[in-house]
Amino acid sequence: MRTDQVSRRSFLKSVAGSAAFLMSAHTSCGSRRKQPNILFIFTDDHAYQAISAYGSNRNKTPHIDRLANEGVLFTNCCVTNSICAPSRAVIQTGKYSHLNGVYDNLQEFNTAQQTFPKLLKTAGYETALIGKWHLKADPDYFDHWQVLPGQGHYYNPDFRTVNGSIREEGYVTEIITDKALDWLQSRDAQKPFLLMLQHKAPHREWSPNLKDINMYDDIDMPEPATLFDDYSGRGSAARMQEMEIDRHMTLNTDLKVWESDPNAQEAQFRNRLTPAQLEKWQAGYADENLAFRAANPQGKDLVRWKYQRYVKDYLRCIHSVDENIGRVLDYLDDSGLAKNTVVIYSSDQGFYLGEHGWFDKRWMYEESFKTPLIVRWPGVTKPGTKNDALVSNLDFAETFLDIAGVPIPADMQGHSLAPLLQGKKPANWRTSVYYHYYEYPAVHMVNKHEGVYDGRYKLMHFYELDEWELYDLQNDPQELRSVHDDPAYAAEVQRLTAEMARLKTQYQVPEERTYEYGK
Ligand code: SGN
Ligand code: CA
Repeated sequence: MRTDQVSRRSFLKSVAGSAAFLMSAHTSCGSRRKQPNILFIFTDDHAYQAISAYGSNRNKTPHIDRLANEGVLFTNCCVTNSICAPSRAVIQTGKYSHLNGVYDNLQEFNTAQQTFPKLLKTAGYETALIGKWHLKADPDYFDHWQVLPGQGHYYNPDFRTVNGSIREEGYVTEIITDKALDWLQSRDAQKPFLLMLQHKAPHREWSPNLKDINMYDDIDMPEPATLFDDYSGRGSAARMQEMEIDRHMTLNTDLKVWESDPNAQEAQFRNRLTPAQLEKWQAGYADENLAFRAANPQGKDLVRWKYQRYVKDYLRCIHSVDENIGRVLDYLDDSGLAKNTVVIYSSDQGFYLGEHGWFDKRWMYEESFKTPLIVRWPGVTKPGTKNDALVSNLDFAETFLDIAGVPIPADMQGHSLAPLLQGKKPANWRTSVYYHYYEYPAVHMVNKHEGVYDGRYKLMHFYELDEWELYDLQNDPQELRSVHDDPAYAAEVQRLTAEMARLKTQYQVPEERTYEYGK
C-alpha cells in the first residue's frame, strides 16, 4: 500500500473516531448548558511525587488536594515529549511535535496555526494567558496576555506585555496569581472565560518565596530508594545523561552555597533583589551553609546533603504554588464563579526528585513521562474519584473545546476527556500511547528516543544508539531492569513493536528522521 493511502485511511479513521467522541460527548455535556469557564492552572516541572493527593511522602499540598477531593485525579496522564516548550505546543494544538513544529525548547511556535484558545475565542470566550509561556512568539491570539520572557525570574520578575516589558517587585508565583485575580475581576463578565494561569515554579534553580526559605529546615526529607542507582539494568543512554545530583547539580547556582567566591552567587541576584530581599535570602541559607563547609561531606554524604538542599528548595516552591492555588480557589468561591468553572491542574511534565539519582525530566521513564492531572468540574466530576485511563496532554485541547460545546477539529490528535470526567469510559478508549523525545545533543544529554506504553509494558527505542529497552512495570515499577532481551518477553516485544508502528501511522509520524537540534 502506498504511504498516501495509509495516511488517507488513518486520516479518515481519525475523523470518524473524533466524530464518535464528539457525538457521545456532546449529547451529554452538550451546547444547551451555559458554557462553563475554564481555569487551567499549570506549573513547570511539578513532579506528581510532590503532591499529597498523589501520595507524596515528602510534602503536603492541601489546596491541590482539595481539587482532587472535589474532582477527578488521573493516575496515568502521559506526556508526548517530556520537555517544556514542546509540551506547551502540544497543549495549544492537540497535535504531536512533528505536526505543531515545536520539537525542542529552541524552536518558535508558529502562532498562525490552529489552537484551542483561538477556537474558544471564536465561540465567544474571553481568553487570557498569564505567566510562563516559553513559546517565543507573542501569544497575541489571546484577548489578554502577560508572560515571562523565556524562563522568567523568581524574584522581581519581568513580564512581556502588549505595551512592552514591565518589572514587578516580589515573588513570581504570587505575582502571577495577583495578575490572574486582577484579570478575573476586570474581564467582561458577560462572557465565559478561559484563563491559562501558568507558573514558572518549581523550575530549576528552585528559588523559594523568601518567607518560606527556612521551611523544612528542621526535618530530613525521605530519600528515594533509587538515589544511588548505578543504571546497571538499562541501556547506555541512562549512563550517558548529565542530570545527576552527584555529578551535574552545582553547589553554587543550584544549591545556593557560595563557596569559594562569596560574591559569585550573590552577583546574579544583586541586580534583581532589593537590599532587603538580598539580606533575607543570604540569611536564609547562611547557617546551613556554614555547617556544610565545616562538615565538608564527601561521596555519598555529599549527594545526601545536595539532595536535601535541592528537594527542600523544590518543595518550598511547591508550597507557594499550593498556597496561591488556594487564593484562586477562594476567589472562585467568594465571587460565585466556582460553580460554573472547570478547574484543571497540571504540569508541563513530571520531574525527578532524586529518583535514579536525577533531577530534570526528558525520559520516557515514569517520573518524567507521567504528569499530574486533576480536574474539578462542578456538577459533573464525582468528588474524590481516581481515574487510571491512559490519557495525555494531547487530549487537553480537545477536552477544553468539548467542555465548551465547541466542535473538535478532525486534525486534532487526542480525545476529549469529557466522557471520563462524567464517569464513563468509552469502550474504544485508547489502550496505548506513543512517546517521542528529540532534544539531543543538548543540556542534560538525554538521547533521542521513542516508545509505546500500554499501562503495563513500556517499550523504548534509543534509535541513534540503536538500543531497545522494555520494562514490565507490574514486576519492576522502578524500571531498573530492561527485559527486552529476555526470551520470556519476546511476545511482548513483538506485540509492542507492531503497536508502535501502528501508532506512528495513526499519528502521521514521518518515516524519515530529519530533526536536528539547533537546525
Ligand atoms: C534550563 C535549565 C535546565 C532545563 C532546561 C529546560 N538549566 O536550561 O536544567 O532542563 O532549562 O527546562 S538552568 O541552569 O538554566 O536552570 S524547561 O522546563 O524549560 O524545559
Ligand atoms: Ca518544564
